[in-house]
Amino acid sequence: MAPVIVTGAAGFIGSHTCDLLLAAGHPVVGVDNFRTGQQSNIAQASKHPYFRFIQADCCAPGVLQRIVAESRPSVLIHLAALTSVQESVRNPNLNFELNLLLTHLVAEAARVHGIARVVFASSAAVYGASDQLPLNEHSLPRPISPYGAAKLASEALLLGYGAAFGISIFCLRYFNVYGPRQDPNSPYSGVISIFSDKLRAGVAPIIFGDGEQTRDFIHVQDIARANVLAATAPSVTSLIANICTGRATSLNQLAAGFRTRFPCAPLPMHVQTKAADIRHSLGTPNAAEASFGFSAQVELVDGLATLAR
Ligand code: UD2
Repeated sequence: MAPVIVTGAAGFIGSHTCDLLLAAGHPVVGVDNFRTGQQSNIAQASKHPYFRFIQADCCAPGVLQRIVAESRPSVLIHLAALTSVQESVRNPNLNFELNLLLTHLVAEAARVHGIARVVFASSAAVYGASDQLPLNEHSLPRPISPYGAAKLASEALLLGYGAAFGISIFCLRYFNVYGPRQDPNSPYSGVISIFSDKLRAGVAPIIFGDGEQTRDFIHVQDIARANVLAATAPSVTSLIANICTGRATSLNQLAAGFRTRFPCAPLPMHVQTKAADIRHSLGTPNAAEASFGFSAQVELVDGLATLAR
């Protein structure tokens, strides 16, 4: 069986995706340069006989072409990226390199070596600060960060390649992902892992603004399942799909949810809103279900319980 290549294999989403692909019997070639990925994330996958790991920087000239030429994959799941909106604002050049130039290298590798399908980690950030909620795939994308812009441009680039060269392109717009292996120590980490880490240490979490901003939080197990379903769906038509739950949770509700798990922890502290922070983000999940049978299964209360204790 031809393997699936996963870029960003040692990352938060990549490592869960590798684990699930392997559990479903797919050989996997995982690639990561450990910029933000961790060796410990792939400890489980590395024991599997169908897993091959290549430590490499996919942005370096010829590297991805060489890996694809050697591995001859049927599908490439492209997850390697700069993953933070805030970091893209601080370092737009790095965002361009990792979130757009690298997509071009993936598209080229797919074209040259005849990869049948590319699954791309896009983001709800492409929608920007739209107030027309819930967001569906026909909502006008109007990114308000270099991150969102590069994700949108990457979608367009891949879809153009798909149409011209007969590659099936699945652009998955992940909403707010949380779960085990999200690095709480990074200043760019997601709010759930930051809250969880602080509360466990008995430190008050910080809420930017009044806490009434909302997000559509989705567990990483669901994201991994969406990736595997997208990689293996029989349809060859290219598509864009939200990967979300369709449920909005405010930060105040989130903090209240954590309170039942950490009743003695200090109450959250409110500080000034962050620049370029989106007020509300909520997706419609229907397209993913209709086109490749994905719907989120992990309830937030159960998802919070999967975080390290
Ligand atoms: C998330 C993703 C981003 C992109 C986007 C899609 C992360 C880290 N970023 O950005 O990659 O996919 O969704 O729209 O997952 N907050 C606090 N206290 C904290 C940390 C955050 O109040 O200690 C607030 C923050 O101001 C925001 C909300 O929590 O209102 C969510 O922040 P985030 O950084 O987890 O995610 P977001 O939506 O900016």
